Amino acid sequence: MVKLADSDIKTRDVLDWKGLHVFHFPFSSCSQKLRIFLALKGVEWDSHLIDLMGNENLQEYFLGINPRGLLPVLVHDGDVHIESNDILTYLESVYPEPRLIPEGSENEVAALLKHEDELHLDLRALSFRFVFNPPHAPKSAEDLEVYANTGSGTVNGQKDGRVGVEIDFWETIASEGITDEVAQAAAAKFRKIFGELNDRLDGQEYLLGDSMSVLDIAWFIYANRLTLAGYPIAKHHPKLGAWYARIEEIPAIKKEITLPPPVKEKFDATRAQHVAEGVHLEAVAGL
Ligand SMILES: N[C@@H](CCC(=O)N[C@@H](CS)C(=O)NCC(=O)O)C(=O)O
Repeated sequence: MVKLADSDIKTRDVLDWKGLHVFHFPFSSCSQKLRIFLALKGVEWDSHLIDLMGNENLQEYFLGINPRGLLPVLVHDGDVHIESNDILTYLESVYPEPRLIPEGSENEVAALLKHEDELHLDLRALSFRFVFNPPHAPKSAEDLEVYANTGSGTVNGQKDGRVGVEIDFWETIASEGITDEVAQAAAAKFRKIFGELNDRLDGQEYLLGDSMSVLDIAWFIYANRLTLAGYPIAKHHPKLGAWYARIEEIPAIKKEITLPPPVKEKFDATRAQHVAEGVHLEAVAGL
């Protein structure tokens, strides 16, 4: 679990906060996963919005809380927790009911959540190319300079390499965009894992059996983002498609994934333009 050490945290006022505070952003997939988890647990929390589109996560205040500059962050009674899957695992121990990590499957859950986390930059690449489609590079050289040099640069007191990985990602987007090759490689990874998840659903409603778990939440959020990107889930993975259709009707989840009309219109227009030009995900990745 990643609970930050005192020396990692430069924005000191959060250390005095009481209760449960979440730093998050509406269209951040990791934030969506955490918000759904909290809603299903019935837990109240204080909201702190960080505008990812405005790069507020790369400003001193937020980098002083999470040296990785990533959302979400949980502050619980002055302890700062980062890494969404570690946050969920921590919260499961604090709020055990309803159970979302079934007893006995902790290791399996940890392995599948790790796999989900490892695909995060692939999800981000497909999101930026096929969903958000920003007109210019999301982070400027100046933003990245601040990113590299602000915050403690440590996690648990150790020099941390994550910011370097993130900066490489944003510099690559700025210099070459998200190429067909990158999109194809990312889509192939999702096709493989979705195939595996589809097989898991043989004879059971949810990924770990007959009740919903944190794995369903995590992979549902990826499936939702990829659906927005134009990945035809039901076409390739029918059981996963049916699972998706069932889960999206759960009220706490529906509320989370329902897009505000102007955002939906923008995403739909991008998709329609990509289809018209033959550069949509299905065509680019041969799905
Ligand atoms: N492994 C991290 C990944 C977190 C992450 O990449 N979060 C995204 C939002 S989903 C973010 O903060 N991106 C920063 C940006 O877009 O500048 C976790 O699970 O918390």
